[in-house]
This record gives sequence, C-alpha cells and structure tokens, in this order.
Amino acid sequence: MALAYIGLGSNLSDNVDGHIVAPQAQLNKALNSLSSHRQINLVTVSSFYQTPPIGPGEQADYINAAAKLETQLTPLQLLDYLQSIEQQQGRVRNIRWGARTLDLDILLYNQLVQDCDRLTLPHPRMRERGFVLAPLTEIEPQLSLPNGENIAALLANCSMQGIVKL
Ligand code: A4P
Ligand code: MG
Repeated sequence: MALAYIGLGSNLSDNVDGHIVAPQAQLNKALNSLSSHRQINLVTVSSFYQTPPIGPGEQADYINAAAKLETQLTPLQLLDYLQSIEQQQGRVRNIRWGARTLDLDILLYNQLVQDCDRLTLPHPRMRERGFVLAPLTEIEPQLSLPNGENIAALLANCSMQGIVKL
C-alpha cells in the first residue's frame, strides 16, 4: 500500500453574489471519484483555499486543496486515473467556459523520486507554491520531501498574499 498526496485545483469561474461556487463543486466531485475507486482509500482532505492565479493572462481565482490517500495503484496507474477524472469533468466544462476546470497533480508518492515523460515526483513546482503547500501543511505538517526539506518550512518561504482559507 502506497501513501500519496494529491493537489487539486480549479478556476472555473462561476461568480454568485461575489462567491465563486463552481470550482468547489468541481473539487468535491473529483474527491468523490477518488474515494469511489476500490484501490484508493481517501484518508484526509484539507480545507479549500481561494488562491490568486499564478500564470499568464487573465484568470479567475483558483480553489485549491490537498488530499492524502492510500492506494494499491502504481504511480502511473494513479496518474491515469487522475487524468480520467480531469477528462470526465473537463470536457463538458471546457466547451462552456474555456478555462481550466480541474487539475489533479500527484505531489508525492511515498518518498519516490522519478523523472520520466509523463510523471515527475515529487511534483516539480510544489516547493515554491503557497497554494500547494498551505493545504498540504494543514493535513500533514510533519511531512518532508525526499530531499529532507520539511513542507511547513518551505511554506514559510512562500508568499501567502491573497490566499484565503475557506
Ligand atoms: N506530469 C508530470 N508530473 C506530474 C505529476 N507529478 N502530477 C505531467 C501530475 N501530472 C504530472 O499536466 C501536464 C502534464 O504533466 C501531464 O500530462 C502529466 O503527464 P496538465 O495537468 O495536463 O497541465 P497543467 O496542469 O496545465 O501543466 P502543469 O505544468 O502541471 O501546470 P501546473 O504547474 O500544475 O500549474 N494558480 C493557482 N492559484 N492555483 C493552481 O492550482 N495551477 C496551475 C497549473 C497554474 N497556476 C495556478 C494553479
Ligand atoms: Mg497538472
């Protein structure tokens, strides 16, 4: 049984009375899909965080979260399943909104270090991203990367500007 940490993100913009609602529904739906897989045990889910977009162009705020899971799937099998969830939820929404509807990243899989075409572990950009480290630290403050870096210490070096725990 492997222990894996997943980062979830959505910035499908749906503004109702100043609150973005649809991205939260996207994350909840993805979490349901994760827990419905018989080889995945969803152990912990973080709070949801509203986070300013990092990246080019005009984008809506994201909703981000992190989840801890136990799985019998190999890293690539897990990636396949995450991508099938993204596709299920993304295809319909993309036509209507044209924005990123759901991004599921494997942050860590045990303490595995690998760099192949389809999968880099740990996730290459997680070290410097508050929107990844804040939810991850909430659920597992003692967690360290394979190189020994503690995630709470990495979070202390990140900008938390505009990041709101919901
Ligand atoms: N891939 C390699 N390693 C991994 C991994 N550990 N987990 C490959 C998941 N996928 C991995 O991903 C592109 C390819 O990365 C996949 O085909 C997979 O084989 P993608 O999800 O199709 O595309 P992407 O997410 O647009 O690309 P990328 O480079 O992963 O983007 P990032 O770095 O994930 O950034 N701002 C806020 N506030 N919140 C966010 O969640 N997310 C992004 C996306 C940018 N800005 C953001 C957020
Ligand atoms: Mg991604």
